[in-house]
Amino acid sequence: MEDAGLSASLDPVGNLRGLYPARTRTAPRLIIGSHLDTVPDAGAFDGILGVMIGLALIEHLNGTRLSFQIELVGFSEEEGVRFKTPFIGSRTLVRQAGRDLLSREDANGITVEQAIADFGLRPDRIGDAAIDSSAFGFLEFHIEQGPVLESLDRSLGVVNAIAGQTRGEIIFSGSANHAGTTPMHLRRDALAGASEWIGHVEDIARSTRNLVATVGRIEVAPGAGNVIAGRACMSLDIRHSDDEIRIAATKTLVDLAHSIAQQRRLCCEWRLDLEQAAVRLDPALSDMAVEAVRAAGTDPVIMVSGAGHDAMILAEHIPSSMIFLRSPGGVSHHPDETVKIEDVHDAIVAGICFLNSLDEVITGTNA
Ligand code: HGY
Ligand code: MN
Ligand code: MN
Repeated sequence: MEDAGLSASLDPVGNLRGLYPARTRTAPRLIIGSHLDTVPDAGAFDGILGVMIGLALIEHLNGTRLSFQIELVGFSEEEGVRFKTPFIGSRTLVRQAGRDLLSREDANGITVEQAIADFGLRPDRIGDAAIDSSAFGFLEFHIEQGPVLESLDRSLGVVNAIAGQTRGEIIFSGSANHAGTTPMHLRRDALAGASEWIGHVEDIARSTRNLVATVGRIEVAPGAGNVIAGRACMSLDIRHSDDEIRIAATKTLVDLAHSIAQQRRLCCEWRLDLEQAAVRLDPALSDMAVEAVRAAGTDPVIMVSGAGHDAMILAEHIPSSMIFLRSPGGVSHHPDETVKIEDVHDAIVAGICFLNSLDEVITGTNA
């Protein structure tokens, strides 16, 4: 960042922040960014590619000043893997990182606040990380993480909406017992109940248009082959671009878990970790992104994002837009995740066109 002429710093929650000055000190600010973290056994492009494309745009400017400042942000945490709630970095920028977030614990009982302090930063100064009123827009470049662009043989997409998501856990508690001596009709088998419920999760998602629902993690105790499982904790991730459909499907699945538990004499607990509404991205910035992609010589696909992004947090506070890059094989959150170098080229050219158009608009407005 410093080599590209940005003044770089780490903010109180570990977001990497670089500021590229404008022609005037009081100029408005465009934020460009994405996240630095990822998921276990991931690929090499989810998140970080958006930061590097932003850096490439600054390098291209090569000291040329625009009518607006650019702040390049590498968000410290977006995936929600460690603390089971996502968007810690971007929520801090829009003052959404309150006590409830800082007190969340990881699997070892370490809170977000303690983890930040252990990293050598100042969670007590979290307010300093917030953007101010000079921030007028956000642009995020990101891999699509799905099959749409490749299926249409297009390199870039412009996102008009991001699906809402609910994340939580269903916990079944029964009684552990001896696998050899406990007759089937006397069991309170938490894992058998879990497997019955997981089948329904898939059935309901398959039968509801555009709904996706995933059980990605299951923790079973005590976890021995010759012991009936006394406890099963399953993650649930549900997404849809229509919040009413997502909320209704979540209720159906939670009610189903309770009725399965009742039939099997299990206890059932639902723990909500995240309720994130679907967001529409800014039409004016998205139109500018469409024109910029066309100026880069390719026709964009206008599309909804099934994946969550930091843009959905910023979008509730400042006009936000996203440009997607094709995901070969439609693969992501996997080591085979990749991009085509010519698509990265198209994205950088589109980003340069986007900055030039914005510069004309703001210069014209200020004329
Ligand atoms: O899970 C997601 O939606 C994204 O990869 N954070
Ligand atoms: Mn991801
Ligand atoms: Mn991502």
